[in-house]
Amino acid sequence: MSDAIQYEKHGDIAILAANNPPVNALGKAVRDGLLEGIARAEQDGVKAVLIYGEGRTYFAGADIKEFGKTPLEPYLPDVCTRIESSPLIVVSAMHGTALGGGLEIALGSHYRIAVPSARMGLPEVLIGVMPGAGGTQRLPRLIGAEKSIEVITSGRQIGAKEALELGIIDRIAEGNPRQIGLAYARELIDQGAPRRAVSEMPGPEPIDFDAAYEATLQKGRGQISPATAVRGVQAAAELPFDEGMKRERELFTYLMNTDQRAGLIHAFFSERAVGKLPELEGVEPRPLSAIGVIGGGTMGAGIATAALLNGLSVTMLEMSPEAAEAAKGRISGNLSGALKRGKISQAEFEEMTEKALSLTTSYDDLGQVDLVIEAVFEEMSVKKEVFTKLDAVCKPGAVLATNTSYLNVDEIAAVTSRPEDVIGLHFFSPAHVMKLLEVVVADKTAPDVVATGFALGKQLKKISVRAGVCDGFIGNRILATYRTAADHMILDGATPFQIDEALEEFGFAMGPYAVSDLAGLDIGWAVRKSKRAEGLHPKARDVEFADRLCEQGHFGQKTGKGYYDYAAGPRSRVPNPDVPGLIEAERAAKGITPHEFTKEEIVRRYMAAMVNEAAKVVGEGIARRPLDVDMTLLFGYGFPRYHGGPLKWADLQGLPELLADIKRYAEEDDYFWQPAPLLEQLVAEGRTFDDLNKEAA
Ligand code: T1G
Repeated sequence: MSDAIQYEKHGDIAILAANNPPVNALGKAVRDGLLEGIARAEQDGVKAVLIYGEGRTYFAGADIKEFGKTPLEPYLPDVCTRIESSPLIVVSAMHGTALGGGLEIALGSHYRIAVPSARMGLPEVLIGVMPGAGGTQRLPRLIGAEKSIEVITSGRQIGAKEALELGIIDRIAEGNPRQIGLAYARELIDQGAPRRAVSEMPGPEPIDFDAAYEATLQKGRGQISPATAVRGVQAAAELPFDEGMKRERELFTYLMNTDQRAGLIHAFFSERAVGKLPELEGVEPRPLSAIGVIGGGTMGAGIATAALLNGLSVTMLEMSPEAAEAAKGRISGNLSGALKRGKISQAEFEEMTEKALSLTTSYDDLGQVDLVIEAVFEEMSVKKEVFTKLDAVCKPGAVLATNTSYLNVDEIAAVTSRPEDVIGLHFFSPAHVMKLLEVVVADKTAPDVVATGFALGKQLKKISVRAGVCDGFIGNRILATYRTAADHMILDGATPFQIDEALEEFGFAMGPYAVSDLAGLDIGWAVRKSKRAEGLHPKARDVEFADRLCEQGHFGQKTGKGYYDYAAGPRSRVPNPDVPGLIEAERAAKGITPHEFTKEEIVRRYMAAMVNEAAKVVGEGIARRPLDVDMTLLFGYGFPRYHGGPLKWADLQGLPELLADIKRYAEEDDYFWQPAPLLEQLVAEGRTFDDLNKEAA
């Protein structure tokens, strides 16, 4: 008997207890144990079988670590069917998160009970597949096609109460799963309750599955697993159970072999691995309960909001009482959003705004905070003034953090007597919403200060990525490069609207020019002007059409017009008819003969620039691993999750072909297109970015 499932005979009830920490994933040993346990129970002359999970949860799904490898028998759908076909009464008692194959095991049981805190669901589409152990055939027999499609295509977790209302489970009871499961099995035996095989129930009433498929495909923005799952539910309505299971298996196997599944699994494991750095092993973070925030503008108020929402007290320092009150207004506005959405109660809202938050205009009030984050004007002299004051007033051991998005953290640290306590914590706006946090480690930053940065990120429920010091750290440095590639394509013949459309079909929620309109064209304008003032490289291609827009006062959404016209509202953008003329004038002035770009070429070039710069960022050690870049782009820049990130995408495309593209582009412009040494090395060695991730694990 596999020890992943512990067997126990308890009177006339056999107990199969899963013991496969951390989440009782349904690996081979668990599947073997379930089959052995059911067979043994049937020989033991018992009347019922109880299945539950020891530890933190009932089965949390198939073992994702087995994905992409040769499937090992017994296959999960066969285990579910074997459980269901038992002549004994089979009861599943759930707690924790009964997800995917876990819920499918429960659906293959005859009765289902859960503790009140239990959550369940079929999240397979979130990792690029779909329920593949009967979920698309059994769930609709319990709750109908329409509700099943919503549950399966959203992949959301359902609380026990809703599950009971929907008819997924039969009972909720207080206690631990073993207790409530045994009591329920006893009751069923005493009542002479029959076996109740879901597969023997009638299939769901048909709905307009083509309409559901199209709507789901549209919503998936290029991700195909949710829409494919709709066809699984359709089979439950149109085919006998066994045929439906075969159809589900076909669809599941098809999805299992897609790049999107590889991308989403990569994202799943990488978002957990990115915070695990060898250099932090065994390093204790410093205490974190009270923080100071300097500057209550959008960023500072967002950071303060995130801290308050996650149990920290905040001292907000502003230049004047009026500015401090205005900052409090922004914070309260942010928190009222959480209140409206039911994320916090009225009492919690008041506790945060009236007690946990304090305002000040005096640096002396920062003397006892554990960590200070400055979010003042992005000007080095201002940052240095702030850090000089912090150095004078903050207690020994306080962490001094800057939220700068590109200034040199080493230079800032150098004005203090404690550079080892200085770190960059680069939040993304809005800071209480965006998940990415770049933890920027300066030359002298102490390891426990880095650990404290990651601990803060964890407390704020961020995805924290370690970044080295360079212009733009990881994300903004790569962004600058692929944005420039887009501008060059416009000079050479593409339009902003074609580029946005191509990248939105690739999976971005918004193309780069729509994003620029959202962020404000004046930001890029200021950067271009400062770079021109510093002096551009003679071979650098300067781009001016956006300057013409800004000179006319068109900064994008905030002025109602930029690349697009927003007269009809931000969501109904219309291409600005003046833009093509500005571009044609620049081409003429530069003597450029434009040519057509296909959507494929636009995506290929845009991604080649992104991958090439990302390879430089990894090669220079600014990012520790390729997965760190992938997580940065996923959580800070809207990169489509089902591609896994730019470097996962590159691996899936094939690095040799990408390098060949870059070398071909370099024939036109060998300044912008300089192949990354790391990319050349990996191609020469026949390795991938994933190989580097594995080596760093
Ligand atoms: N397989 C393998 N490892 C898993 C796993 C899984 N299903 N789920 C979690 N882990 C690991 C995770 O990598 C981490 O490892 C540790 O467990 C703790 O996870 C046929 C085919 C269950 C809600 O999609 O949503 O069933 O980093 O940090 O925040 O239809 O994990 O410690 O080494 O996330 O408390 C369907 C995925 C699979 C559930 C717990 N199931 N997991 O969250 O802890 S497909 C899922 C989760 C399927 C069938 C199909 C969450 C969680 P390490 P954690 P957590």
